Order: sequence, then C-alpha cells, then structure tokens
Amino acid sequence: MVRVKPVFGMLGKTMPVPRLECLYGDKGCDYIYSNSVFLKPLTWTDSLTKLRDCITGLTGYKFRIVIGNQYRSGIDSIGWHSDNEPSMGFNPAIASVSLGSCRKFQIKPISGRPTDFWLEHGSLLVMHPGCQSTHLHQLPKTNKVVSTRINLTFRPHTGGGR
Ligand SMILES: O=C(O)CCC(=O)C(=O)O
Repeated sequence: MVRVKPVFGMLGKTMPVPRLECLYGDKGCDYIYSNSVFLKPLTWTDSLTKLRDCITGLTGYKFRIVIGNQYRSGIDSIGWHSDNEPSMGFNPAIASVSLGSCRKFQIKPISGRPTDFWLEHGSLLVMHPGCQSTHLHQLPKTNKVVSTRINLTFRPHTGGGR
C-alpha cells in the first residue's frame, strides 16, 4: 500500500492528519475531503479488485474508489464525521474492511449517543445509503497498546454534485 501523510486545514491552520492515507480507484476519480485534503487515485491492484468484487457480490453495491487508512498505533485516529463528500453522490453506500489490530469504532445519530463496535481483523462493516445523512462515526484514540490497523473503505464516485 502506498501511503501519504496529508495535512488538513482548519481555522486557517494546517495540521497533520493523524493516520496515513491512500486512494485507489478508477481513473479520474479524484477525492477531496474537509475542503483541504486532495487524493488522486492509484490504479486498482489485483488484490483490491478481487476484494471489491467480492464485497459487491455480498452487498450488491458497486464501488469506484477505496480509501486506505493506516493507524500506526493507538494515537492514530479519525474524529467524528460523516462521509458526505459530494463526489460520492447522494446517500452513498460504504463498505469498510478492517485488517490488523482490533480497534473500537463508534457510530451515533447526529445528536444522539454512540454505539461501540469492535472491528476485528477481517471484519466487514457496511454503512447503507442514508447512514451518512443521519449518523456520525469515528475511530477514537486509545491508551491501550495496539499495533498497526489498516482500514479499507470502498466507496462510490459519481464525479460531482448531488
Ligand atoms: O478506520 C475506520 O474504521 C473508519 C474510517 C473512516 O471513518 C473513514 O475513512 O471515513
């Protein structure tokens, strides 16, 4: 996996993203999030293509990009957010595969209480259409000693607006 260490902008400041990221996908399926991090897709590898097609077979959802996140230790994380970037179209289905260390994943209604899931090696979590409009999710930091975890989120890409 090729990894980048992007920075994102908030309140006029730039800060490092607390994880490593990469994007694979169809040609031209560029991805931007938080109005500041720009990812250009690398060409699908054979393994990622097989995994994508297998998840499509299981779920019926089609995907054009996959974002890889590497959490190097418990300090790496992703804060509360929804995956609502316009490039994925309205109400995207997102399939998330976890590899490596088990980490806590939390999901909550926009103004509700979180539910915890422990995402084990080899698990598949599917966020169905609608989820990104009504819920937020995060992978919090942890004080526990954990080694590397890789997360792959398979996503649609419509190229533009809603
Ligand atoms: O690592 C995870 O399980 C969550 C990743 C995530 O929330 C995202 O890529 O938007």
